[in-house]
Amino acid sequence: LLIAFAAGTGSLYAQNDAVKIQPLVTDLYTADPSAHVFNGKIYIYPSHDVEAHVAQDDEGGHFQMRDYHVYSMDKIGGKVTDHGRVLDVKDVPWADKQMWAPDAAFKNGTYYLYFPAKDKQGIFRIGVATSKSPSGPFKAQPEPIAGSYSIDPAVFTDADGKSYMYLGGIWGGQLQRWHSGTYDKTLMTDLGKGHENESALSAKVALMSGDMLSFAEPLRDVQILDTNGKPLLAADNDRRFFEGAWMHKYNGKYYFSYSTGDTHLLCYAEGSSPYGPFTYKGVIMNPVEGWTTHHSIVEFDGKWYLFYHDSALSGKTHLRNVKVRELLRDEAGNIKTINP
Ligand code: FUB
Repeated sequence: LLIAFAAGTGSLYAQNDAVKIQPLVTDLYTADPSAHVFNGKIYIYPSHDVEAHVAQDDEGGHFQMRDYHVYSMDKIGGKVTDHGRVLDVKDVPWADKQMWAPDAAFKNGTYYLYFPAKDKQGIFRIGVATSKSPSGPFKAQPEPIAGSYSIDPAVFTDADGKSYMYLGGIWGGQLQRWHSGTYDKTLMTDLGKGHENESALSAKVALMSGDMLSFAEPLRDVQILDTNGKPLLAADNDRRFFEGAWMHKYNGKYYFSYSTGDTHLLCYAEGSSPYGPFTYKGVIMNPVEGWTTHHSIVEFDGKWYLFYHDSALSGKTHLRNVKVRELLRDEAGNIKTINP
């Protein structure tokens, strides 16, 4: 506590460097936490990491998750309740394996769990499952969302009630394979040599239909521009989108945040519409232990929090633990970089 006080914030969850943040869950490995406030509580929708003894590769073959648990907390720092297994891959008719980073949304009395999984052809699609409770269990739709592909769905609902899904991830997330409009399985990580000075691959966004089960329009590019208004380039590995999209709104501006993957940064860009374009602003968090970095940002009781994961407990990239800490901004609304 003395160290926390010396760092000048007075909050155990707001430290840079000084305080070791503890995992929220330790009996299971959990990752990719999507946090939401439903009915005055914080709900966390994470991946459930497991040891499948698959060697690490650039396609993420070592991430062989098979189900999801949901967690809730009455307050930050409070007891974390595990609501148990809420969806299993065996109960998703179209899915074969690799239940990666999920998200959740609420509309018209129904909670929606969105999740990526590989179909029986080995192609990542986005599925949706529904429940009358934020803690599940969730029942999967028989087919993936029509026109969906790649990974890491994140659903943002604006003040006007419209909901948007952001998605995508390159390398193992297969986003590059859809660059031409049809699936090209030869593109393993990105567009390959000779494309370094082209615009970086973009995350995708689409307005959701009223029933939240389909896209109301074709997927569009989420453009990230530099301060000169030029798209970030494919070789700009420290700033370009890789995976793990998230959207939040603060003081009327839209903040698109994401992971840079192979450079292990959480970054953000700012725009004036949920569709963008977004101007690159900076780093939210420097690299954590482990290869992946994946986050969500949520407001609770007047403060903003960053949910994220690291591999500090296991020492293994594919066995991660979810954590939370306060997200601070300067007076202009710029997010202060966290050193985990
Ligand atoms: O958890 C599997 C994958 O690792 C996620 O989908 C990515 O965002 C990365 O965290």
